[in-house]
Amino acid sequence: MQHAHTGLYQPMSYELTMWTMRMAHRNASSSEEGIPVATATIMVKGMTCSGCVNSVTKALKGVKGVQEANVDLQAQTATVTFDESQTSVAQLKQAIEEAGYDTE
Ligand SMILES: [Cu+2]
Repeated sequence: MQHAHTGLYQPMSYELTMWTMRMAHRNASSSEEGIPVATATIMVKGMTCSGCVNSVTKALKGVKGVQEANVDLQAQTATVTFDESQTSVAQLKQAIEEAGYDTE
């Protein structure tokens, strides 16, 4: 963890404001309240069939903090909902690359 857990319990903090904005922005999905959730869409190159989609989905869901991963074969994208305090886009990309696909 790079930065300390400041802000979460301070009602007017900047972090909480940003978090509230994200909460309002995200889709109505089944995540618990109280988690700083972010959604990212990552370009995934090299997927050719539903087996690839499954591999990428599995790789993403195996990352700590990932709540949802929707991989689109046609669009060559992965849309991931994750807890920002536990993971990052860089780590998600790394997981995709470790599964054998390129990211952008
Ligand atoms: Cu495939």
